[in-house]
Amino acid sequence: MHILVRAHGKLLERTVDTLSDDELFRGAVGVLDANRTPHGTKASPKLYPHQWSWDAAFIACGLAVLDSRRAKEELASLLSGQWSNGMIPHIVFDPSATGYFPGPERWECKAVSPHPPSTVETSGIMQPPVHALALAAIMAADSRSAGENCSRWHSAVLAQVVAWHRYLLRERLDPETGLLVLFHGWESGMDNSPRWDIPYEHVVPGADLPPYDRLDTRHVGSVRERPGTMEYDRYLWLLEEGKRAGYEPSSWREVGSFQVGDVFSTALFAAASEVAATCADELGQNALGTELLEMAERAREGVRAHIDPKTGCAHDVDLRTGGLLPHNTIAAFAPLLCLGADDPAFEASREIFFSDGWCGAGQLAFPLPPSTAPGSAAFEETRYWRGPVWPIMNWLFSWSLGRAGDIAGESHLREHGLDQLRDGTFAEYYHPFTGDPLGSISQSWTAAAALLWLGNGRLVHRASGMADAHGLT
Ligand code: 2M8
Repeated sequence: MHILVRAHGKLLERTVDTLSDDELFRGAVGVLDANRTPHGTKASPKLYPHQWSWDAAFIACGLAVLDSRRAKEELASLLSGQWSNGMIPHIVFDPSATGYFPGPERWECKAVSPHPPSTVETSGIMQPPVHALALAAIMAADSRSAGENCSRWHSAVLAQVVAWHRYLLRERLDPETGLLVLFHGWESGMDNSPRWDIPYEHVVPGADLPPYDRLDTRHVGSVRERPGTMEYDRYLWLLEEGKRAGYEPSSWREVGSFQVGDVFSTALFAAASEVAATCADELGQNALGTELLEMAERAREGVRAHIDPKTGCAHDVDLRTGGLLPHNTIAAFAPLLCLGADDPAFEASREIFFSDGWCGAGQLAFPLPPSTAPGSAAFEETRYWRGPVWPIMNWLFSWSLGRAGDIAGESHLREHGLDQLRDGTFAEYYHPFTGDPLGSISQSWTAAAALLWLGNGRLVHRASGMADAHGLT
């Protein structure tokens, strides 16, 4: 495939490998197989050798396309790390893996909190709540196969999802803003996004920050693809704060130097609660379905209250000052995740999403949303969540547009999102203008996105049928 890319101010033609759908499917399966461990699927071969919370949920969605038994193992392995207060931690550590910092000895969860499970090691913070999507994907896959009756497993996992959502409602939904409260940028999954630049200015690492060695920068092509040293000091300082608060949201609210209301996670909470309600209804658990729909409405109200009426885009909030944060990042499109297509805010933000400022920007290698608006002062082409294009975000928005009935939007993201992956690297993120792979190669959730798209954009396909079609059985 030939693509036009802008490099050093010139428009150049570049040839990239173009895998067919079939080759792409096989490549994605190969990545997930290579990253498989006895404890699930690591997020990437070297950079992230454990199970991350929202990665594992998306990976389970992708695996449901292929093999619903393995998708169940993936989700169950993550959920084995669920805390007794309902929190799903952002990392469940693989005891046999090395090479990631900060590991369990730095988090010290069991020493400071009564809630972690005794059987596995985890981190002490959370990530966005997308796990209901995985349960729905698995249930749909199981309902299409003639195999064993899995409804007991489904009900047990639904109970875990409900416990997680109750935790979010009880401990994390800020009564004033209606948004989910985060105490660490890592909780947003968009670690160093410009979303958090202003709140991070308040995070001043103390002289007693224990020393540390970064390992992440050893696994990427350039340090410019990762957050900087000052940012890492702040990340590690917040971890120390969390430990002092016993990772208890009520205590962390008293002392936390980073406290934000996250509009993107809140929108996902709304969407995932609706998805979980559908699962509950299917399982005949109507009271739970009603409870989940109420949660969805509460979360949606929080998002609605932070939408800029002129643009339809949504703002995060710095809870320490009450200030609205700028909306020049992909998180501004939170309304697309949780509102109906006939809602004026959905329409307005969709228009901006596909406009010249975003997916339609002339310099882009593929018309896909960069993590930060290319025209904004905070935009950096290669640095992590500050500019590159993230395939898993493309999939998430394509799923969400499809769910809202916006088939044109869904197909656009699917078609171009797949084209971006046809170089076969399955990168963590891509340079928005050159299309070069960045960060980790063979990232599991990128492979999952390919499987989901190649299943015609639906969450679930009958495993054996799909595998047969691609010569995998
Ligand atoms: C990135 O986050 C981790 C910390 O949690 C890191 O940089 O070390 C983020 O992209 C996050 O969203 C993702 O879940 C994780 C694993 O892919 O990597």
